[in-house]
Amino acid sequence: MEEVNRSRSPRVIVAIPCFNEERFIGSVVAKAKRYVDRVVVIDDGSTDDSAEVAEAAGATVYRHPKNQGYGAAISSALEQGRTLGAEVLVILDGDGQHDPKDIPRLIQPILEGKADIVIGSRFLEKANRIPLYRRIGQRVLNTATNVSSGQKLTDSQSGCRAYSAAALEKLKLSERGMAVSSQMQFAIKEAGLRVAEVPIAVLYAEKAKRSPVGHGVNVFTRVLVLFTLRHPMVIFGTPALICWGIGLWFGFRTLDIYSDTNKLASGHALATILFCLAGLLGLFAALMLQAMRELIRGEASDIVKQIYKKISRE
Ligand SMILES: Nc1nc2c(ncn2[C@@H]2O[C@H](COP(=O)(O)OP(=O)(O)OP(=O)(O)O)[C@@H](O)[C@H]2O)c(=O)[nH]1
Ligand SMILES: [Mg+2]
Repeated sequence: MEEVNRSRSPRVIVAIPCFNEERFIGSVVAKAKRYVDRVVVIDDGSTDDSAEVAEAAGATVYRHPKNQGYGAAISSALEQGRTLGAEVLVILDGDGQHDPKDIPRLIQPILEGKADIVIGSRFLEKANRIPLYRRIGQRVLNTATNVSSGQKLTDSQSGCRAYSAAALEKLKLSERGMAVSSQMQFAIKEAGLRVAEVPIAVLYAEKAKRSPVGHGVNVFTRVLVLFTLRHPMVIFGTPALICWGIGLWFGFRTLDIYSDTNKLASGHALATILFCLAGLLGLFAALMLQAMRELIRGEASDIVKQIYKKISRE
């Protein structure tokens, strides 16, 4: 792909999260520099020479004093994009798995005003050779993230993305680990950002750095938590209703048996109490989470303000 003519283009910055990538970061920075105005490396507390190598290759290095996780590095990258006045910010991995040649294709929909965020999808590029176990794991995480966020993407975990200035303003993320990409999908939906996906190349030459199962389970659990926090009534309210239904059934059976035999069926009575208690707990959890959610979103404080206004008028 040809290099972008930078003379009349908006300010494009690349930010690269980096944790102990001294073997690759230099060449990633050098290649990325050809396509953008500035390359920033977010050194996430590396204990090797990543920061020095990145600097020597021409990057500005922003350092975390200690390792904080991929998500924290992404938040710092977005922050750097805002601080440096990026009109387009590209984020790609520092381990050489992404190809900086894809940058022009990645930023195109933003430059044309067609998208606020562009996801580089590994699964739209047929030539990519992705190990089977990774494809299966990614498929599970895609489905979980797509269904729970309501935003459909072909590659929910892609680390190669481009952001417009508007997207940078709206995206504030709290996940510190690998689940940050899934959290972003929730945030995209909630902020109503326009998304485009473009095919990107990906290279799987090295062994996976961490256990794919552990990684998958961790992201999956965080997706469940993100969904629960947004829909507490579905997650806790539905089982609570089912528990009450079962509790009621046992209750009626207990009464039935008592009226027929004049004896208390203690097993049925105990089941009635247990299921009704579980239902009550579920409802309590749902209401608590819903209240917290409204407080966080400021809805409750708006209600308090309205009541206060009304009282002061009277
Ligand atoms: N694993 C990890 N990567 C980090 C961290 N902070 C920043 N990174 C960088 O984030 C990018 C993505 O991390 P990777 O470990 O390569 O994630 P991945 O590509 O999903 O996993 P692999 O297929 O094993 O490479 C790399 O450029 C890392 O250097 C961190 O705390 N842990
Ligand atoms: Mg990688």
